[in-house]
Amino acid sequence: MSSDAINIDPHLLDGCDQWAANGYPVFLGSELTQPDRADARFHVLPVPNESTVSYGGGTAAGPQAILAASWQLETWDGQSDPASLGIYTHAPVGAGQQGAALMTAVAEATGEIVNAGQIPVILGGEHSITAGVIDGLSRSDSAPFGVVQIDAHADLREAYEGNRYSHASVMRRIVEQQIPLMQLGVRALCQEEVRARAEFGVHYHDAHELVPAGISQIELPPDFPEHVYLTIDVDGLDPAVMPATGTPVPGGLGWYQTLGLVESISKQRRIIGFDVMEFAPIAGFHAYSFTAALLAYKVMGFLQRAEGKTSAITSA
Ligand SMILES: [Mn+2]
Repeated sequence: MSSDAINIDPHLLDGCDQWAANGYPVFLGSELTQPDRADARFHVLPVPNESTVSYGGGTAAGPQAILAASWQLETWDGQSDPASLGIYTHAPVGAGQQGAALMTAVAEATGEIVNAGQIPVILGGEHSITAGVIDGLSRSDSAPFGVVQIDAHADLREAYEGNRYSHASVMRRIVEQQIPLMQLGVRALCQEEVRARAEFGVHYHDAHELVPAGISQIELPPDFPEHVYLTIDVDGLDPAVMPATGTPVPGGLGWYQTLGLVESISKQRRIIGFDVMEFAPIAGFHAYSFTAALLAYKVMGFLQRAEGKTSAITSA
């Protein structure tokens, strides 16, 4: 065990004995041996970075806490066994970096994974990191693609506190590149972001539409790209389920509702990768770390089951 393991309750790493790097256990290492890189369908990439955090902090500890909690998962997710496809856990990237250097590091790591025909699973870290992921995907064999975002916030500001790399601007950087965007569960946005939605043709089903009506399936527009990257800000879930995040907002998505929405996307398009961002563990509340780990694993399961049905699709 290791000297880097300073961010989370150290006892959460007790019993972990397989490490992707110092302090970073391999995903589901209680059940799996780290496979050869080339043999794994899922590539977990921890990005413990929080360079522009605006309210509550702590997301730099997110990936480590999720990896530790993943040791409590069952490999059978209730419907299938995504671990059987192989899960490789990378050493963390981007710790302590900022701005363009951070984006480049994340883009390169993501690009390597997708160009090998594998699925990146990015664990954050703050949401600004997703811009680097998108850069990597844009230059990869998987382009063109659209983005589906689960989030309490629109993240469409031109800049936030003067920073264009802010987590509050991450989706603006994406739509500026003409990448189609569908937002799910948003319930906090400013007028600038309402205008940006119109200007860039952003698709959305906001929380006030989805949550009171219990809607857990949506349809993507017919012209939405065949390849989809899924970005999950954990604050898209209701704080009753997931309070361990920097900027929680009431009225969010339920657990089964979130899973249902992801499943409905996975049945309509090919999900080429996904992230789970903005998780900020709360000391002593390991339920939330487990929730984030289970969410990541459940999404792997949806991808596994969808791939069984759409294996004829190779590229757009
Ligand atoms: Mn958010």
